Amino acid sequence: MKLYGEDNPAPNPRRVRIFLAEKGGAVEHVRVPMRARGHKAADFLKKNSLGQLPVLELDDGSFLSESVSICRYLEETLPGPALFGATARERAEVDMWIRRLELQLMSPIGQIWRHTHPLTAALLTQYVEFGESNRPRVEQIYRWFDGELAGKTFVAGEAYSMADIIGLTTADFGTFIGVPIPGDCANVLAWRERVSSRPSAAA
Ligand SMILES: N[C@@H](CCC(=O)N[C@@H](CS)C(=O)NCC(=O)O)C(=O)O
Repeated sequence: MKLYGEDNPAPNPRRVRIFLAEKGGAVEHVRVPMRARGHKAADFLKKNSLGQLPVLELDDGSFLSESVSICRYLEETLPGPALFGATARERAEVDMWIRRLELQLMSPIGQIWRHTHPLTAALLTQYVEFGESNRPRVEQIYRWFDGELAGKTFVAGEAYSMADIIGLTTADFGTFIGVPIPGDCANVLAWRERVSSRPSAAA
């Protein structure tokens, strides 16, 4: 298998690298330079017509995209700890948290990135006021998340899971673009320390 990705701070390829590190799985890594628009080149669009990273190439030459879908495939094909939950209840809980973090936290951070950041200015018409309007939403969601993390070790409970990977990569990307975890969100900050201290976080 081959994983097409980009170095940090690109958050979506990092999700898959962390997942592989937690599983102890090794694949060939191919860097697609985003600043040189490698992900929009005609050849790459044959791998993912949306021109997005990451993409996993399977041994039969077919391609999978969407980081969570790629990780679901790896969950079923690689040995190692269950990262999408071990029981029906746990699987639903992990799924719930993946959806919550992607929709409630990653989406507004993504809008701030697209509509206010200098690195994306040449790529689209930026509606800066709209982008900025997402900042209070991110703070509000972090405060809600802080309450949800009270008394928990990991996002979906006692076991580290894909939900932690989504949360960490989102929080780190937010910090990179200038939208850090609010200083009074003690539970989120402690959780981030916990998941960042795992060797996989270096991926
Ligand atoms: N939902 C996709 C998002 C992929 C994505 O947006 N990747 C970024 C890199 S971190 C990208 O390729 N952006 C370029 C674009 O959207 O055109 C996933 O989870 O894989």
